[in-house]
Amino acid sequence: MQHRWDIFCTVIDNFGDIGVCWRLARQLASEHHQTVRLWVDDLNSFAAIAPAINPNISRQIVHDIEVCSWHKPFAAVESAEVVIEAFACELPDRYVIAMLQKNKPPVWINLEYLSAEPWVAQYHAVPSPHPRFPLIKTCFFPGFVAGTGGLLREKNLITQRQAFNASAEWEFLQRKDLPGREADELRMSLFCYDSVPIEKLIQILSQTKVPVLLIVPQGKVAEKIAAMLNPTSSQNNVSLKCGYLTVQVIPFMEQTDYDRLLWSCDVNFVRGEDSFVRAQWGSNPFIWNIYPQAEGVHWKKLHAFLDLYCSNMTIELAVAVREMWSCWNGIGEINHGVWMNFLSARESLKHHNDHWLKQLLKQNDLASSLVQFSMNQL
Ligand code: TRH
Repeated sequence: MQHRWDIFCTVIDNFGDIGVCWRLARQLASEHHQTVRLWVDDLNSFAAIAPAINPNISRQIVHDIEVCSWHKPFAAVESAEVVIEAFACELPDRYVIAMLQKNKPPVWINLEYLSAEPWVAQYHAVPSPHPRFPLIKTCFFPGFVAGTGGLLREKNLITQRQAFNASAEWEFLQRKDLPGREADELRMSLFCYDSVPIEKLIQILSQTKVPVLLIVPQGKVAEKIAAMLNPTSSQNNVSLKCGYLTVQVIPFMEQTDYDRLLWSCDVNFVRGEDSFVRAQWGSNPFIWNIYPQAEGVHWKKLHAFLDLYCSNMTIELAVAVREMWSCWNGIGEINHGVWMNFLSARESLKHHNDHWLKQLLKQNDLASSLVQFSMNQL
């Protein structure tokens, strides 16, 4: 059944919040035929991952989704039947009043951040009545295991991934002005926060006798690397060389192309929430840089995921992954040995990731879970 959905998104920093909301909005519209309005407070960040967005227009229709700039004072609008408050961004008071004016209270969902911590399944989809109004808000937790809301995954994603053969890769690399594959080259993408030990990694890669092409989307980390390797270079579309390492800085890609980049690289450094999940659908070896939080809250999340992800690995493989990921996130110091252990485990890791993917595919995807939940309430 078709219903109207409002998704509210505040961009705290970076691209993950809008990345998730945009992906969800598109899936709800194209796969579940829902009418979706997306409220975003920062259209400039949005445009970086979705070039079809014009940051100067306050209301536009893109891919069948009504994209509205969320600013103060909030417009007088009718509430939708399903309201998603992404990542506990607070709804405008005026909109809450509009929700109260509906004959039937809307389904109000707070979509939470992704975590592999064991308590998530316990708190997923637990309703909590509003303290003052006759409204109920439900916290919806994405997750990796049964009993959670699942992960965002488009219906044809895995089929597209499987169809991404050498000629599709070649077409992609050409279109993106990326160099074709060299024999024996290790190709990696690097998307991370600037708190990682980047100088050390660059030093290791340039000295290790494996030719590496490191593809780095523009941003603070690319600037840091460019300053290290060539202080006079400008940031975008540069190719920098140092020993065995070539670094290619590239402009930000559209989300669907970023998937292709992950599929075409032998190893992917990913971060935050959405790129981390996309790397898992891509199933090539990946290294996660978790979003750093106050008081080290993120360590627990990192270890919770590692516990789950490494549970069926051999001890050697688990050690290689845990060591590399820990050093990359600032626990311990990365060195040549840690990197080589990870690199040597590449084939086993690919095999492991195929199993991990199969396990994840047993779950409903997040958009379908949200639709199912909402339809049961309406
Ligand atoms: O940008 P991020 O660091 O976002 C983070 C996390 O979501 C974190 O949980 C949140 O608390 C914080 O923001 C506020 O990393 P993430 O989640 O991987 O989001 C990046 C998005 O950008 C993702 O949708 C993929 C997309 N992307 C592109 O579309 N093109 C690109 O070239 C690249 C590198 C990324």
